Amino acid sequence: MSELNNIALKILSNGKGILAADESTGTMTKRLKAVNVESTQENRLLFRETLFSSEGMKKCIGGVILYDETIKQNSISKKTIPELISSSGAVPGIKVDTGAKILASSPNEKITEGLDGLRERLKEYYKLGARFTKWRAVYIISNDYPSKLSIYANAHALARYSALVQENGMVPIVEPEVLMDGEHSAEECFNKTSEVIKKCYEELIKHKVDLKGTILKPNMILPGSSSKNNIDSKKIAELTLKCLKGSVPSEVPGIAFLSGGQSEQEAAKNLNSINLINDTNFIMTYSYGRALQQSALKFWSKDIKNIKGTQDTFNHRAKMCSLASQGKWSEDIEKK
Ligand code: 5MM
Repeated sequence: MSELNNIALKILSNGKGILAADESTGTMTKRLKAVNVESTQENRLLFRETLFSSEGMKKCIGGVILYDETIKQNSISKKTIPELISSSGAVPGIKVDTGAKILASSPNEKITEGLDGLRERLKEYYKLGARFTKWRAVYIISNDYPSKLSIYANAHALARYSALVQENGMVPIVEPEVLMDGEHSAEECFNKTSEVIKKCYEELIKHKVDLKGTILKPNMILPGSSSKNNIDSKKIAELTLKCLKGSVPSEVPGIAFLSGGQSEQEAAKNLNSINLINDTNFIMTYSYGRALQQSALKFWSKDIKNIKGTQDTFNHRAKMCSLASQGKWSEDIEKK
């Protein structure tokens, strides 16, 4: 079991974090369409491979979450994608849920599926080189939501998933994402996120998951994206730390936040504020999708052959996130 703890620490330590490049084909198509690039298998691979072979990968990325399509592809240099990632010193990971579907009996909410046949798929992913995995549950906030049913059902699925992943020698990332959409206040986000995370650990413990061999991927505590009550970064950091201290067992080695729709700069600034006042033993780092890739994708879309320019753009973002994970980010450095 200490081997799983070592994998988790390798992914999260030394100012490193996770690149979430696990967009399903549907989501990746949306992202590419938004920048007027055709979503072909070649283009999806080219963009991802450009990031995976950058300098920023070596210095700032401890793990990459892949999607089923990507983990089975080969790079231009003929290495498999997991080999390419490992050669930069990062750990290859894989998204293993099959998506969030309507929750029966509460049709406004979602339950994440993918448990059927999971044991067999995990064995295949292990052979392909994956050493950690991801499963994302999503929750909405409003007066009635998330319901007790969705909180329980998703926690149960996350626990069954985590136990199976550890059985197969990999580290599960537990991702309960309380979405930013809505007019709710940061206090409401705090209350609902705390309830969601506590239930996740109640179920993980029931399913005998070794918490030392897991990583938590939560949202930060923010006001809803349509809320008029903005709060500053320091307050976001205080609420986020208070929530995690009250709901995450101390055995968990590290926490890698999702960006959840924050801009690249907000995601760096807020992570930095968290690390400036982090008085826990948890490593607090990033597992960003959009907040690591957005500007690189924009740059690349204008000239998909400009590998160096795309990598430079990504290297800067990765460096900003890495500095933020150590409380060393600043607006001045950001502008350089
Ligand atoms: C990379 O985006 C993932 C989306 O997966 P689907 O295509 O299945 O919707 C997502 O799970 C992502 O890993 C996390 O939400 C973190 O990404 P952001 O952009 O929120 O940092």
